Amino acid sequence: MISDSQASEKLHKNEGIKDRSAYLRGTILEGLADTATGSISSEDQQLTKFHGLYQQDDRDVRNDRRKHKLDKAYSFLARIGVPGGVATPEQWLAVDGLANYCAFNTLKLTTRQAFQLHGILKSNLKNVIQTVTDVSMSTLAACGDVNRNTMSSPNPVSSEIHEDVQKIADEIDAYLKPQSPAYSQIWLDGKQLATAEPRSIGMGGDEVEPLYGKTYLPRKFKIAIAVPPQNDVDVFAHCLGFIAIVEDGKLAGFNVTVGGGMGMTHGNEKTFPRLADVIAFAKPDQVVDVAEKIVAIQRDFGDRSERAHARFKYTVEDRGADFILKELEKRLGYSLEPAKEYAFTGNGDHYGWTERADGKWNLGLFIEGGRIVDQGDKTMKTGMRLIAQSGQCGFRLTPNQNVVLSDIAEKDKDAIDALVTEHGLDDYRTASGMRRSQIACVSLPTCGLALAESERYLPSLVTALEGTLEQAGLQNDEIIIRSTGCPNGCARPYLGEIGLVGKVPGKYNLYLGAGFGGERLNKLYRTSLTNNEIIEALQPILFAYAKEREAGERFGDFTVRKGYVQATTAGNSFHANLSESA
Ligand code: SRM
Ligand code: SF4
Repeated sequence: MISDSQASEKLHKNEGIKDRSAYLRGTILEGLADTATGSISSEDQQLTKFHGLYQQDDRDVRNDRRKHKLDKAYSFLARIGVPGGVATPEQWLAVDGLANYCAFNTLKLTTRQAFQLHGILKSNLKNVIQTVTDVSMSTLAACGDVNRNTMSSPNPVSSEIHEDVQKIADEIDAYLKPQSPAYSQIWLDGKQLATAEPRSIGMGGDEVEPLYGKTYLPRKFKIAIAVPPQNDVDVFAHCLGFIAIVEDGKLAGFNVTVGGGMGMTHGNEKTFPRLADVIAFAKPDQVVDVAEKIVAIQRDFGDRSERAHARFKYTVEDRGADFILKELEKRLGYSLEPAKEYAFTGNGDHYGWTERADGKWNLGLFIEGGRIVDQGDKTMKTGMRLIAQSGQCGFRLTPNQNVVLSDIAEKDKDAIDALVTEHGLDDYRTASGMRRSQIACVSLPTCGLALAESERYLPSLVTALEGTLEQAGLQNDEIIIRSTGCPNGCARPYLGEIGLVGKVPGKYNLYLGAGFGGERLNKLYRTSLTNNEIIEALQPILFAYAKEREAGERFGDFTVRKGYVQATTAGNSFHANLSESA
C-alpha cells in the first residue's frame, strides 16, 4: 500500500530500476557475459546490491589510470551475511580460501557481523558465490533495499539464552529474505539456496514477492537483537531492534525498538542519526510476526521519492512512534504488552576467556579494523585458518569487527591459546583500552563514497594518543573511539564517545559525548580538523578527564557534564547547540 500523497510524488529513479528489473534480474546475466569490460551497467549495479555485490574500483590508482587514459580498475565487493555472526569452521575456511583469490588477500569482518571480500573480478563472481553457498551461507540480501544481515549479541551472558536468541535471529533473517529466484538463476544455475526457506509465490508467469512486492523497500532495512547487559549490537542504531528480557533464567521475550539509524549528509540538517524508540514488549513466538509487520509498514509508508529521507528512522520521526505502534497492532490483530525494564552496561565486546554456563569457553579476540591479514610476524589469517582446521571452536563475528572463538572445551584451551599467541592474534592482552574500543569503517581505497581515510587512519591516531593516555593514567580505560571516512556512519561513529567523521582528505569533524552503553548520541565539537588538530583538541580533555572525573564516570558522560558538548537527547536535536557549525 503506497499512500496517495506518495503516489503523486515523483518517485526516485531507483524505484523504476527495481520495478523494471523483473524481480532483481535486470540485465545482470548479459553484463556478466560481456567480457569486453570489467564493469556492469549502472542499473545493474543497483540490482547486484540485492545479490550482496557492489561494483567498486581501486581508488588508490584511480588518478594514475585516468592520466594514462585507462578504464578504472573495476572489481566487486561481496558481502556474506552471517546472522548473529555465527559461523562454523567449515564456513570460515571457505571464506578464507576465497580471500586468497581476492584483492589484498584479506578477510574483512564488518560492523554488522558479516564477512566481506574485496576486489573480486567480474569473471570470478559466480565461482565465489557458488563456493559461499556450498557451505550454507549466501550473499543474498547482504545489501540492497531489503532486510540486511540480522544481528544478534555474540557476547551473551548465558549459552542457553544465546541459543534461543540466535534461533530467533536465524528465523527473522530467513523469513525476510527476498523470494525471487533471480539469485539462484543467475549465480547457482537454478540450484535452490540451502539457506532459503522458500515461501510459495508462484514464480512462473505471475511472480510476486510475498512481502516486498515488485519495488522492495524504499531503502535498506536493519534489525538487531541485544541481550542485556551487553548492547554490543548497538540496538538503538537499527531500524528495528529487540532487547531480550530474561525472567527466572529463561527468555521471556523482547522489548521492541523502532526507528534507529546513523547515516546523514554533511551540511544537510534534514538528515541526522537517530536512536530508536522502545515501543512495546513481544513474546518470543510473536517476534517474526512483529518483524514482518514493521517491514511492511516501512514498505507502505517509507519515502520513495527522496532516498536521503527514505530510511525507516524518518518514517518513525515524521509519523511518531505511537503511530507505528498503533499501525503495528492493527496489522498484528492483537496488542503487545508494554516494554519491560532493562539495563545496558556497555556496547563493547568481551575480550579474553569467558566460562559459560554449560562449562564450555569463549575466547574474545580483538581484530583491529576487522581486518584478518598476514603481515610480517603477525600471521593472523594463517592462525585463524589453523584454528578453524583444528575444529576445536566455532566463530562469532561481533558488531565491533572482532571475533569470538566459541564453544571451546576445557581440554582444548591450551592448544587454542598457543595458536592465538603464535600468530599475533593476542592483541587483546596488550592493546590500550582505547585501541580495544575502536571501530573504523573500511573507507579508502575501496569505498566509492569515502571522503577521507578511516581504517588506514584510526590506528595511527590511537597510537599518537597513547602517549597522552599513559601520562594521564588512562591506558587501560575503555574510551570508545570510532571513525568513518564520510558521514554515512558505517562504524556507527555517532555512538562513539569520540567520533571522527571524514570531511575531505585529511580532515575530520570531531564529535564527543555519546553514552557508553549506546544510549545517547554524541554531538559535534569541532569541525574540519587535521590529525594534529584532533590530537591537540583531545589531549587537554583526556587530562581533565583523568583528574576531574567522578567515580565510575565514563568519558562521554564527562564531556557532557563539563560542557564540552551538550547532550544530544533526540536525533532531531543532533545538530542543535553546536559549538561550531558543520
Ligand atoms: Fe555502510 C554504504 C561499508 C555498516 C551506513 N557501506 C556502504 C558502502 C557499501 C559504500 C557504497 O554504498 O558504495 C561501503 C562499502 C565499503 C567497502 O569498500 O567495504 C559500506 N557499511 C560498510 C561496512 C563494511 C563498514 C565496516 O567497515 O564494517 C559495514 C558492512 C555491514 C554489513 O555487514 O552489512 C557497514 N553502514 C554500516 C552501518 C552500521 C550498521 O549497520 O550497524 C551503517 C549505519 C547504520 C545505518 O544504516 O543507519 C551504514 N553504509 C551506510 C550508508 C548510509 C545509509 C543512510 O541511511 O544514509 C551508506 C550509503 C548508502 O546507503 O547510500 C553505506
Ligand atoms: Fe564508506 Fe562512508 Fe561507509 Fe566509511 S562510512 S565505509 S567511507 S560509506
